[in-house]
Amino acid sequence: MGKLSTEDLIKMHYYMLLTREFEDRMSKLKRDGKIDEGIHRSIGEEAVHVGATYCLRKKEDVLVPSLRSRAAFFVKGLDVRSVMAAVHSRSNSLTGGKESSHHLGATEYGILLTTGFIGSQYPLAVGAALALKLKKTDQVVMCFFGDGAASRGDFHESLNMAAVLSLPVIFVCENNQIAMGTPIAYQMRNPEIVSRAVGYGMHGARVDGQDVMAVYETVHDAVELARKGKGPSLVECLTYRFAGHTDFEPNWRGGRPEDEYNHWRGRDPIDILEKRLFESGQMDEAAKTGIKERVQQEIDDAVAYAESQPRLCEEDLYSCVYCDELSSIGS
Ligand SMILES: Cc1ncc(C[n+]2csc(CCOP(=O)(O)OP(=O)(O)O)c2C)c(N)n1
Repeated sequence: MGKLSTEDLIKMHYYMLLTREFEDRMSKLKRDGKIDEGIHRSIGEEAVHVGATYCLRKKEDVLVPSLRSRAAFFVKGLDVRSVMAAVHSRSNSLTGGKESSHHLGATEYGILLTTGFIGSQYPLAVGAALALKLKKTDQVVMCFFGDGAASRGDFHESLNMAAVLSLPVIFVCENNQIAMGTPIAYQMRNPEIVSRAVGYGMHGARVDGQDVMAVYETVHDAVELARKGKGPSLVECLTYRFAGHTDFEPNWRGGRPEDEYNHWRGRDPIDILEKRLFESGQMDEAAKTGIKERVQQEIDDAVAYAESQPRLCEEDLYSCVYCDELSSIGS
């Protein structure tokens, strides 16, 4: 089990709060007509991305994100300005302004660019893990995906191959119990996604995705297995999205029953960690206020920076679309 210091826990709290406030600001920018990105929020799921990504090495390990991995970008080391410039589709931002913050890639941080096709991340993760294995390093790959994406054909093929080749990859399912507007009961007969691990002969674990410490500890075990050459894992984090699929959805509960929504809304991952930090004396009101102010300042600064950067223009049409040589992820 990984040991978390007070400093680690305060950082995790900061990353979750940063993501929550960053996405709030995105919504406001969208309403004000300042950005084009369709906003897929991760509100309620921040502990999954923060707790899991915190187990990775910032640059060496590889991250294959899902459509809601904004928090993971921050934990992996992307600065707020870069992500905000991507949100504003600025031509000099990470992916040349092409992919907003929905699908970001940054090879220098080991973040692979995925596409809008859900499930497209699994084969990429397996390919990267195979490359790392052939290089005989102890680097690992982490692949995020939702419950809906777990029914894609690529999921089964990729998990099978990862197991057969004993690859260093951790598949982290952010099971928010809904895919767009389809509740999990209408997606699959067996809603325990972790049980798929048995079928492929790999390590599997299910964890409370609202508890960032539990996510960290569970994923840390899986990462250690991968680093030691003991193969892949499937970790299922049970969580809930406190918003619709996108900000365009008129129904703010995303179509979920009110009592179910209220139950999960009462299990906010940020509140859960804050309560624990206050009870253990690791955080007080002054420290909490300090973090909140820092987050707001960083976001204000990032918006001002992004707005000052060049907009996409016709000459940028083909930039970041084709590459001259293959980049060396994980080298
Ligand atoms: C191959 C493919 N089919 C359909 C879509 C449209 N789509 C975008 S997100 C989504 C739901 C994904 O659900 P899940 O994997 O549970 O992730 P969540 O949105 O809940 O985070 C769908 C169907 C898509 N992007 N790609």
